[in-house]
Amino acid sequence: MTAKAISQEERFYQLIDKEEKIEPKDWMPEKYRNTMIRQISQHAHSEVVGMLPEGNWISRAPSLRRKAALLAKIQDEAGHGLYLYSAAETLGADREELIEELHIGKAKYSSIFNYPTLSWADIGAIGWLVDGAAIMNQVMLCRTSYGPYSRAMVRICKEESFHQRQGYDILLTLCNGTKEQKEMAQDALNRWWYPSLMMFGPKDDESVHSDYSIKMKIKRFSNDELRQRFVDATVPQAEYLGLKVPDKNLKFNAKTENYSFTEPDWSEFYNVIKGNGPCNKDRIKTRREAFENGKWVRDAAIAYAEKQKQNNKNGKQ
Ligand code: BYC
Repeated sequence: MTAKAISQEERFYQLIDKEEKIEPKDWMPEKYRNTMIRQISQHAHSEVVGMLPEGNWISRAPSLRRKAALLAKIQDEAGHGLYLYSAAETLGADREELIEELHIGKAKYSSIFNYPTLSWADIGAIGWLVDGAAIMNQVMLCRTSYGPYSRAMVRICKEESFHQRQGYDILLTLCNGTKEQKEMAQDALNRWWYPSLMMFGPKDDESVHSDYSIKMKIKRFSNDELRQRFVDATVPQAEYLGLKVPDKNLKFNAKTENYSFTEPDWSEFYNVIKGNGPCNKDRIKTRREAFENGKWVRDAAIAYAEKQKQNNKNGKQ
């Protein structure tokens, strides 16, 4: 008996049902392709723009050890951006076009990177809270249905764990230091807490893409579920530091083992993602300048690749 021939479309949904990965050459619905390009490219832009708030402190890190760790972390973020642009290219996206969309303010990147880093404690808060939120979201993405994205996430999550520890370690040192240092840590937590909660995206009932993404196993948990998990994991870490989460309504419910908490100000979130946050314009300007200043490197790399191609054609080494 011959197996019943199935259409490409049926095969796609079978792979999703069986928890098998969709690979670049597999047929996929246009909606799936576009959703993946949107999310992966926004994620890539976030990694690259995300280098800027921390980059601001490389020259002012308080010791050589802190400077080396911060430099390594920021270089990791650049690497994450590069894997992710490559993953988007496997879907047929053009990297130059994606970057152009970022530079003209059309493409989104994570809202969190539009806030300023005002003190050294902010570098601790970014590692602890921002990378902590990123891990919470990205661990589920290691099981996302698109193969290249899920594999990139495995390595990215390992690196983010180091980032989170370096941030927590900065705050631990400050919290065990002078009164002024502890106040600096508290001030950083006060300013980064709600923007970190916004990283998970809008409330579930306002999330445009969640239903489709959960059906296609792109997302495994909803925005609100991940936000709750983040709060539950982070509040005890704040207590260990001796810091106070800036939320009067924070309350542990022993029955559900969850904290109830005050929602972020969603009007602020929508304002920031529309381009009107405290640093949006500055971030894009800096990225554009960096891109223009790096043109000679890209030109040299392309010329070198061309030369290698010619040499290979002519049988030269
Ligand atoms: N900021 O329907 P929704 C890092 C947009 S970087 C800005 O819920 P979805 C790091 C959303 O795009 C890691 N925009 O969307 C780097 C959509 O707009 P469009 C960053 C946001 O996709 C350096 C609209 O709002 N992580 O770790 O189902 C240093 C409606 O939302 C945000 C990722 O990129 C936001 N916070 O869910 C340190 C993770 N939230 O496209 C650390 C990958 C929502 O319709 N992305 N929007 O115009 C995701 O997991 C999902 O895309 C989200 C949103 C959970 C963020």
